[in-house]
Amino acid sequence: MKFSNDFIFGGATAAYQCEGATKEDGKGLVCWDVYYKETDGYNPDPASDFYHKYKEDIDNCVKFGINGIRVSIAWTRIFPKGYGEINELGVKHYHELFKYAIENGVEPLVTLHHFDTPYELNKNGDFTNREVQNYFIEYAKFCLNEFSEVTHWATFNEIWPWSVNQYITGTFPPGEKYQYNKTVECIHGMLYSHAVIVNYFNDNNINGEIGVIHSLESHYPYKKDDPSSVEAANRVDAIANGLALEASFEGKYSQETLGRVNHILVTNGFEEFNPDPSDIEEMKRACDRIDFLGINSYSAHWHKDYEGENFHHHNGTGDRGTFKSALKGMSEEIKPEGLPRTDWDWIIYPQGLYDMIMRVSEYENCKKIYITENGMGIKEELNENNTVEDDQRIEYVKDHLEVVLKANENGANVRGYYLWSLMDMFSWSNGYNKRYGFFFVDFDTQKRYPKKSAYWFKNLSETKELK
Ligand code: BGP
Repeated sequence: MKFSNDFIFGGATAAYQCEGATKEDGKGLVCWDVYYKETDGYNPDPASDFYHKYKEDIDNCVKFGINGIRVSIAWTRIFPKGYGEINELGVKHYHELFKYAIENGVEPLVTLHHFDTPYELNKNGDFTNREVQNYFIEYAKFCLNEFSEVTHWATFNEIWPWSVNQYITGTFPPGEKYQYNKTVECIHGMLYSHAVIVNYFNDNNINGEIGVIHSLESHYPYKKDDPSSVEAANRVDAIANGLALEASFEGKYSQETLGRVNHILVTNGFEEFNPDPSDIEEMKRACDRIDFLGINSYSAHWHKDYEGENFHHHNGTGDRGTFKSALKGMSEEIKPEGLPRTDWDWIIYPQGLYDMIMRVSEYENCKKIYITENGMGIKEELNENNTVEDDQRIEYVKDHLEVVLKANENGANVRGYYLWSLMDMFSWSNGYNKRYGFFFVDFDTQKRYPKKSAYWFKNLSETKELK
């Protein structure tokens, strides 16, 4: 089985996780800047110092056959407050970054929002607030016009995780727990903003392609023949995947999905979700105008019914077996015995990615798919040869690419794969010891060292053959 000649072999990054330089060149405050301070969290400086070292990272892409790079624009480098005055130094920086990538044949796929809402706007309700949505839309319009050298745009990265972690698990700023109503409002506010931007892009004939990157992981019943487990899995799927897929590809929410989401809301004492019909109109107009879907997928999940009190413990330390999540009206997540998992309790299950690719391919408006994030977080150290023998990662990536090939054979249209992450960077709620990169970053010296997986990927990108 071989990949086509135009398949993208990419690496993914996100501005806040790799750039560092959080106070440089006029950058405004991001919600995480304050959240990490207040919670004694991780220092986002210098991260992987990508703000200064992007040329070296792009040179590494060239050396290792990586022909695509996912980057995001930091909203507060362009509009330090999120709106109003433009910061020319930020604009200049991204022009330089895109130019260098394009000149070197490393095609940038640029995300407009990757978890880094400006501080004030996050405090004021993030995407639950129409004013914040409108500021984001203005920022997006500015970028689409200004950075005309970019031809691959994604509106958002992971609408569900961004919303659920702000308002249900409390692991992202503002760190609130079990606010199911805000979660659903945030999801909808982002899906609506996405639609407005896609319509603007098309109405103004902006050059290139535009899509959205969703976290899409498969949810299964803990016991296949237990109807309450089946329904629990379906409920989680409805809020995590159903809302996003239906809005993006059908411009509506189905009654079935709304029914399940409303069950979750009402069980937790909130009112039912009633989207504004004019928002739905906007989404309708956008649903056949997106050019690609980005799938981020790492794991799969098993569920059983749960109506008890809400409880969520995040395993952010890599101590295997400490994850626990039981969400009222939604599900209790069960980690089945016998399946491999990472130290952070993420089950490794490539079939989940296969099932998801085949499922989204059923949508008439799903024209093209990129796997925009997939990868394995590992605690790693450099060995005496100044490299990392990351055979586990190679195996993980190989198993996932195998199902990509199989899906394409069975009619799907996956055109690229971006490893999370290009080089090591810090993880939002797990810190610096959860490494994902092809390149080991010594965070003290900022030196990069190719891991064994980088050499393996180079061979793959050259031969197109999965071995
Ligand atoms: C996705 C995010 C990435 C990245 C990745 C790995 O949800 O889009 O930014 O962080 O997950 O997750 P983690 O850092 O929690 O291990």
